[in-house]
Amino acid sequence: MRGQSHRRRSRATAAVAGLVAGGATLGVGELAAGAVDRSAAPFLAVGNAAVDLTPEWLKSWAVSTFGEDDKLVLLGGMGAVLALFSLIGGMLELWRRWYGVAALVALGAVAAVAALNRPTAEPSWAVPTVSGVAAGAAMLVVLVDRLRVPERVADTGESATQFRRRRRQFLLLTTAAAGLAVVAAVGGRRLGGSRDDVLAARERLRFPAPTEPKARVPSGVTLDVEGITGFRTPNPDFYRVDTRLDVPAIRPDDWRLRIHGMVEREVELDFDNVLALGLVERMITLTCVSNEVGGELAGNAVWLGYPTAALLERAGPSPDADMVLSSSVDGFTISTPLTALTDGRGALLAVGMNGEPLPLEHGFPARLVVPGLYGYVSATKWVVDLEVTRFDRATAYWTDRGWAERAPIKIASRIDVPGSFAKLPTGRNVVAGVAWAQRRGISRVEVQVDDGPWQRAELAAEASVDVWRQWYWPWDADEPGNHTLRVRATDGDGELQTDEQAPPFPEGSSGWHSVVVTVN
Ligand SMILES: Nc1nc2c(c(=O)[nH]1)N[C@H]1C(S)=C(S)[C@@H](COP(=O)(O)O)O[C@H]1N2
Ligand SMILES: [Mo]
Repeated sequence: MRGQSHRRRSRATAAVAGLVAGGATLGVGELAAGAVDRSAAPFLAVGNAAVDLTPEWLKSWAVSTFGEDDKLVLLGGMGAVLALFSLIGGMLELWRRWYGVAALVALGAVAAVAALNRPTAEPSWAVPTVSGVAAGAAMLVVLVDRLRVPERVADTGESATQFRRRRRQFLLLTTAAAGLAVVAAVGGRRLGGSRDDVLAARERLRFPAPTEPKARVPSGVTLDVEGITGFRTPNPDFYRVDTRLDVPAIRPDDWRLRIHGMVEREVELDFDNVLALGLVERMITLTCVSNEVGGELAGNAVWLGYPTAALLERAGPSPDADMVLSSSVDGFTISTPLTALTDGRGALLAVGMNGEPLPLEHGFPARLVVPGLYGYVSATKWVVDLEVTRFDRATAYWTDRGWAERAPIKIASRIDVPGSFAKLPTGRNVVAGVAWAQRRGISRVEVQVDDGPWQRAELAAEASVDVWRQWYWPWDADEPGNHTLRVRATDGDGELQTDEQAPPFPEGSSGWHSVVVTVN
């Protein structure tokens, strides 16, 4: 029967129409977001909201399973789910007129609510979703209409020629719509598309020479051991942790920092003001609280910036204040003890990283870097606001989610070589890695083979107490078989790293790192 096979084919074609309409929704959404705000695009708004709503256990699982690819996995998963919904939406629309449209509007409502509830959202943030849904719905109706198969061709009196024409129209329209969706999406990115502009502005930036002698790194801080973590982490290798799916793009010319709250006088600075204050360089090892024992979420860089102590001094913090609530351009917040920003430890409002402007992913054009505190309580990227306040008056993004209010970095040590399950020859082998205990420094590292005695490792020179320290221990491996190598460090105050196992939540992991190797 002609009607039957046509209907089956129509269903598949309607699914394609649904996919195109879904694409048009997102494409037009991107286009409108170009005029409103990048983060108001429906796809990103939903993704960023999903990140904020994800329960702690799921987030930990995602980070431990996918590592730094967790964002890609989330975006890919969302894309797949949306594609599936779109296919089904197309078929729904064919089944009953307006059903597919209703499904699209329902999804759109979710996206609009997500966009309107972003921390820095304004009412206009609904516009991208609303215009996207309007375009997508119109497309769905028009396209699926071309597909409706009359119950009996005779009923409508449609001739075979007319039927074919209708099909041709469908093909043309679908192709045009798909093309338009892509053009709209790309156009939207360009329009708001600050990213290219901002990258160009970043390339043009020139910083004044540091007002103090360069952060001179003493000799002997690097060991010549193959496979050991590099002493200074190159920017492209530096770990990235934040709640953003995309990366905020801020032109230095548009950037302002406001200091307010419990202060004698409010201060507002633009980027040139900051550069004119005079910048200093400091080497600081940054660490994420989510780092597992033996994990990779730590990096060491030379930061160029203006000391936060001097910066806050300009505003005159009240003696009753004990905290600074810093915000990034997207409304992410961090609470930092006021003393950590004003005592002599050299916390910075940083603009440079390893001899270049901050990479966009690491907070361009300005961020905080504070020695000794995990990133989530100190290292605000894309920072635009410092509110001097009190811990009993305000909370921040992660502390609202149960993470500790005070989070000094714990003593940590890691075996980089040999790697887990390495096969080693008998005889002389090298065991090596890094250890850190910012603010206190590392005074000793020891290695244990199986249940043998703890053996003192050689330490590379110390750059400063706020910088990790490389170590190595020559191992004469005589006994073939499996062996466990274990490491522990002692900080500059003489405190031994605890062997008590703790997960990252709520104040950082602890425990001794070990690797199992085979000697033969
Ligand atoms: N704006 C913003 N700043 C942020 C975060 C964030 O999610 N948003 N994450 C913090 C966390 S948890 C860490 S560990 C550091 C990581 O800095 P990096 O990505 O430059 O290594 O940034 C901190 N600053
Ligand atoms: Mo972190």
